Amino acid sequence: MKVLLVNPNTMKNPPVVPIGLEYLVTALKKHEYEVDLLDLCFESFPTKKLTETLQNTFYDIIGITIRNIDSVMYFNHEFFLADIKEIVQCAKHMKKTVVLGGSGFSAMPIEVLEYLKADYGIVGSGEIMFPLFLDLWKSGKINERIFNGQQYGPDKDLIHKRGSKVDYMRYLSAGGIGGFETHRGCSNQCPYCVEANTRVWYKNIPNVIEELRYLVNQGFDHFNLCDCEFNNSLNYSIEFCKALVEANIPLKWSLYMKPTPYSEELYEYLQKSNVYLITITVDSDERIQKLNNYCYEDLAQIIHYCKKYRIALAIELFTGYPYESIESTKTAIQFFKKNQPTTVGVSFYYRIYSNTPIAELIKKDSNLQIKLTKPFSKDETFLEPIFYHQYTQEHLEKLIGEDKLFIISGITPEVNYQMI
Ligand code: B12
Repeated sequence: MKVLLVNPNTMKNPPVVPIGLEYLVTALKKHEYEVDLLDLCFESFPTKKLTETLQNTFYDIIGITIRNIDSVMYFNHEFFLADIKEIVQCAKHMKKTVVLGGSGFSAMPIEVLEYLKADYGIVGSGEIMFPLFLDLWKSGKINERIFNGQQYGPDKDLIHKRGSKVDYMRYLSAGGIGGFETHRGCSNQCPYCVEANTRVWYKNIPNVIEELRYLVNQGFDHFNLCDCEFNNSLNYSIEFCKALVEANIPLKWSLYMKPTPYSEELYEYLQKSNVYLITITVDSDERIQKLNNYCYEDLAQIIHYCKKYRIALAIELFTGYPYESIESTKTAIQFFKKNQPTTVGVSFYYRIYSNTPIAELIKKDSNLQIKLTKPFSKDETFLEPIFYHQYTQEHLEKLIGEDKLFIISGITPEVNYQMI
């Protein structure tokens, strides 16, 4: 059976290697499926390219990755699904069965499947679930449309020898960098985030090191970690850094972390393993800080460690959550002015997703509904982006003052690793 995996993601600031599909290639090969990867990122006419591919080669089934529904930022906002719909429909016109997956898909599976008019979808990890799905599909035993890959996780035994199915040089020369994962899922409770409270699966550290060595040997030595947050488990994170130091692979990397858990040893080993940039999301709302077990004292300590170990620290500050006071926002701004991380990106427009605690609050309170970026109706699907905000840009700029430490998220197109 022959599977075609398609990356329809054409966003280029920065372009992102479709690592989810690279991981699926290894998984499908393990289960003896034949698999090709069609990367449409740099194609000027993606549907034409897909049509030609399907005319030239026979595939039994098409898997399409939906990484982003939209750009999530309010400023310079982009909605990607309209273009992706043309790609899905192109495959459907050619009588192909289309399966969806990816983090954008998993954020709102029912709504995305319906909008794109695809056949099936897999939520969460695909390495074990996708081959299982294909076995079922082949035998005609399918009676659902959406399958849960989260329950199986990523398949710890795989070693991903990546780099051959994607033109990495093209990505690098357009400002992209490599990605890799140490684990999947997030135990934090951020009430607006689609990744929150998802089951955590750890990979085998030696296998991840092998994957990195394989990429570095091909000349790719700059990475951004693709874990939701690196420090879900303090022990595992430190073990990973130690193994990377031990392996002595010439690379540098940046990562996302949450404030806790942390220790000085973690920061020491992050530096030793060549981390040059850490991005930490912080909520000014102390109710959310409490949910995620940290306070301003922890943040001051973390800023201190980053300075001590010479690692740049980019804070992503979320502020203006429903019912949060302006004093709370001012406290956060004052705190960062005093403690001086490397940068503070400020997000004050919350992108609302169905099935999140913030969406539930909004559904119940008309005083919150008037602070949405479009009129609220009880049939709102939240698929086409809708944002909640308490502040305007002018208001926030006034609170920040002339301080260059702060950047309003989304105003400039760069991501953190391009700014440091
Ligand atoms: C790391 C990361 C980045 C890094 C990427 C670095 C790199 N070199 O790869 C950087 C900082 C560059 C980045 C940028 C952006 N990101 Co980002 N990013 C992530 C993060 C944390 C991990 C993504 C990842 O690679 N995961 C690892 C891979 C292996 O997992 P995966 O792709 O999901 O694939 C697995 C499964 O989903 C499934 N699967 C995937 N495809 C398919 C297909 C089929 C058919 C099947 C069956 C299964 C399947 O199987 C795979 C293996 O298990 C996610 C959050 C998250 N945890 O998912 C956000 C996330 C994807 N990003 C997001 C956004 C918005 C962006 C930006 C648009 C931000 C911006 N405005 O600039 C850009 C987009 C850039 C682009 N060109 O697409 C959002 C998307 C939300 C949405 N509404 O759709 C997320 C979900 C974060 C969030 N909570 O808001 N990002």
